[in-house]
Amino acid sequence: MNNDIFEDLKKAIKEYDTEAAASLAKKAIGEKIEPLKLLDAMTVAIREVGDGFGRGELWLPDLVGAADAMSAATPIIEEEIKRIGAKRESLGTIVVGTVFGDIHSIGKTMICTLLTAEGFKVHDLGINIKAEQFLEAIKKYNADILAMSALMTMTAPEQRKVIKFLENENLREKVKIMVGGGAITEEFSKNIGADGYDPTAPGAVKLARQLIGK
Ligand code: B12
Repeated sequence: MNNDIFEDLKKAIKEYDTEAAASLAKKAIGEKIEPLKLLDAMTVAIREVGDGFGRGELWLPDLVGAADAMSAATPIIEEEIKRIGAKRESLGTIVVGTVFGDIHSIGKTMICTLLTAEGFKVHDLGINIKAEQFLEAIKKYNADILAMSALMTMTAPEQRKVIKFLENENLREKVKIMVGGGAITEEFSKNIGADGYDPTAPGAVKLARQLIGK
């Protein structure tokens, strides 16, 4: 029964069926299916669409369609994650954003939800964020951690740029920096001088705890 819901949800993403994606998400939450597993299933499906695009078999409207379907279902699932995870104690403050030149938001929003549910105070700056904006937010919110997302090989180097910028502004030592997103690897994160990388959203939460020793 559960397997059917996962398959149906994947199918809704791959067929760009926004209404089906949203109603399946509601149904699955009603049936108490683990929300993280629902996000995982949709992630698999949208990456398959991305792979098709990468191979030249699908087109930009396909990416848009899959993203729309996923964006219709995720808030419903994320609401449940926040409800289950609602905690009082604040673990620390995190500034999050997708780097300049990059408008991919789905994974970034996912890590924000999980970090919030875990008890972090999260300031989501959004997408297409310049080094200066990250710097301002770190100062404004007195952040413990900066989390940057980048989905494209063209925009991954922007993470290095932000780190250099923070070094020049004497702010690098003040924050821990974690990086992620489809274009990032462990090796890349070490090369650019980040403090940590993880390829998953639950992993991002563990990493954030590790970075601030909690
Ligand atoms: C959906 C999508 C879009 C949507 C985005 C909608 C939105 N609101 O986000 C739209 C249609 C707008 C889009 C546009 C483009 N896209 Co696009 N897109 C995708 C697609 C299919 C899925 C991305 C996604 O949401 N994945 C699901 C999420 C959950 O995964 P994720 O973001 O990686 O996040 C996970 C982890 O990485 C991690 N994580 C994420 N961030 C962070 C941060 C930290 C700190 C940590 C620890 C972890 C972490 O947690 C998440 C949970 O698992 C990918 C394919 C792919 N394989 O990813 C292509 C892809 C990223 N896009 C691509 C391209 C080329 C483009 C365009 C240039 C296309 C064009 N010709 O215009 C534009 C770029 C516009 C721009 N300037 O940014 C390429 C990039 C190629 C490359 N390697 O450089 C990809 C890989 C497709 C491909 N195979 O060619 N895209």
